[in-house]
Amino acid sequence: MSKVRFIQLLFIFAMTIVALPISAFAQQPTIALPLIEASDKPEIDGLWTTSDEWSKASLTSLNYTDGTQLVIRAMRDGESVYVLLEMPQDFVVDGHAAVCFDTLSDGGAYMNPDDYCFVLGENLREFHGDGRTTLMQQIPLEPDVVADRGLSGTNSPYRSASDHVTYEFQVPMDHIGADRTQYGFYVTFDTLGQTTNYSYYYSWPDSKSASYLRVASPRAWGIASTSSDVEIPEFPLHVVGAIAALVGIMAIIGRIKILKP
Ligand SMILES: [Ca+2]
Ligand SMILES: [Ca+2]
Repeated sequence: MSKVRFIQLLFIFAMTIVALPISAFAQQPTIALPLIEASDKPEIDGLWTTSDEWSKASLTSLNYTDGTQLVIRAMRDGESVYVLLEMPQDFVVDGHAAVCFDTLSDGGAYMNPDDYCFVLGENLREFHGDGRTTLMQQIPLEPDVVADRGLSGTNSPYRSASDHVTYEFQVPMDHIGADRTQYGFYVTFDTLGQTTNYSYYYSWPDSKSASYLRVASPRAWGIASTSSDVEIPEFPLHVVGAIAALVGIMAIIGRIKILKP
């Protein structure tokens, strides 16, 4: 292999290193938490109380291959984060839904003690991680966390044949870290089939490993961001390093051309 060919291969290799992390980084889904006035806070009664109750929230919608859809609305005031979950194709209140926060936003393979999930089924329960598994570990519920569920009708923008299942959560930011600009964020929703007794599991971000009380690895969670615009993240440092290496290689190629007239 000639020296020039070797340098060409190095160049392609460097380009691959530069390109890969950018695409991987851009794919981390983000939900904005717009700031609302305290007077606009929702009533946590499990349903669309008024038609404009969630109009100031961010809107995220995920379509699953079985034809169902999970709609997530999120916002915050000075005190709490509020989340509405809605499945327009689900007409029976059963199963569970959960909102999870990676309070240190540090990802990882397992659910850690700083990773909190609030699960509403028959009751509202709180879970933290144990650092060794992706199974939620129950702990006493923080008293100021509130959630309810029910059936929403014509106040919802999703008008279906029958009233459909909605969940509302209120999580105090004091509990999950009031000084954060972002949290790792994960949502689960499970429900019994309309015509079968099987449970169906959904999550945001969509995870094939989702099941009741078992989360996807926190490194696969999305982000809930308090920035008003969800901006494109800054270049990670290793990308800057790879670009510097590329410039170096190009300089070497330039020198070889000069040395070989
Ligand atoms: Ca409500
Ligand atoms: Ca964490």
